[in-house]
Amino acid sequence: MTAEDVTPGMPAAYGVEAHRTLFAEWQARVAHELDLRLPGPETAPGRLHAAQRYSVLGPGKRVRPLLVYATGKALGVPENQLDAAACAIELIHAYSLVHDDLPAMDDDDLRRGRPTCHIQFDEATAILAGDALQVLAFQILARDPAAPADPSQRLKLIEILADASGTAGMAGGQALDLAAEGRKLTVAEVEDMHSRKTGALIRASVMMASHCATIPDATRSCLDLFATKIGLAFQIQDDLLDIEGDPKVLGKAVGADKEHEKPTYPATVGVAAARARLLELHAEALAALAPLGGPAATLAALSDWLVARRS
Ligand code: GRG
Repeated sequence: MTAEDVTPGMPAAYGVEAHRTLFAEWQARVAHELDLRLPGPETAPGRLHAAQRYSVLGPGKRVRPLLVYATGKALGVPENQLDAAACAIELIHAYSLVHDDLPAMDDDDLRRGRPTCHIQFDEATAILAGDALQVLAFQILARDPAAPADPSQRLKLIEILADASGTAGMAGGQALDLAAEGRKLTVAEVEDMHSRKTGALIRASVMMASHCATIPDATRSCLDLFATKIGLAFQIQDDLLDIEGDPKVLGKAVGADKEHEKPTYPATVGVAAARARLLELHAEALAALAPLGGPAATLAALSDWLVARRS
């Protein structure tokens, strides 16, 4: 994370400063944990393993693992008890990007400043790499020594991640997104699509970490509300960046949503109203966190970054 990563002058940007070092440590931590768990290119099928590693270990922001660690910090969970959840959620995210970039979906050539997986390798390898990354996420939750020792906690993490990835979550949201191209949606329909496509994994990051702790239901409900709001805000910022972002900072082309005639949030309500909704959701997310007090300061700072980010 660099100073370039936040929108200058945006009030929300300032909470990030004090936490930059910690966020960078967590980004490095999850990259290391992922590296340990991904199969090596020297093991057959080497090309598939190379494609998996290329897609996961590239320069991503690691937003979802950061949410896992920051939620764990708010609840007093040691980092080593969060590594399995952090890796699993990032693997699902990486798989979704590989498949989303395929010609049959968004047909993108550039991701994280590098050729997309199917360009670097080939389409069949990219499909298989995505499939294998998805499976690896659940293998980690099922049997990794760093996953919770209590089988019922482990099962809960698997359930949360499966629900967030399936038709009620990301895959369903992606289907709605593809079907919506060239159509006009209501604001409620756009919010539903965004909440599933992107919000579901953001929420799962927070909820998985919450199930690595034993906490009152009321605390978990506050986190659930926080995560739901910040997940939708994250996607609205993504929509805005596709209009106003700098391709050099983003590491991908802008304007793709317009080109695909996607009914994004700004396309539906206008840029100014989209920005207002983003700030409203951010304020609501912070209000939901308030009952957790000081220990949630890092999580609050992270949400500042998610709405002020430029990449
Ligand atoms: C293929 C089942 C399936 C789902 C794809 C996630 C997704 C659904 C599509 C990605 C398209 C997209 C750009 C969505 C906007 C929000 C989003 C997920 C942005 C990328 O996430 P970041 O910003 O990426 O966390 P990095 O590269 O930093 O990890």
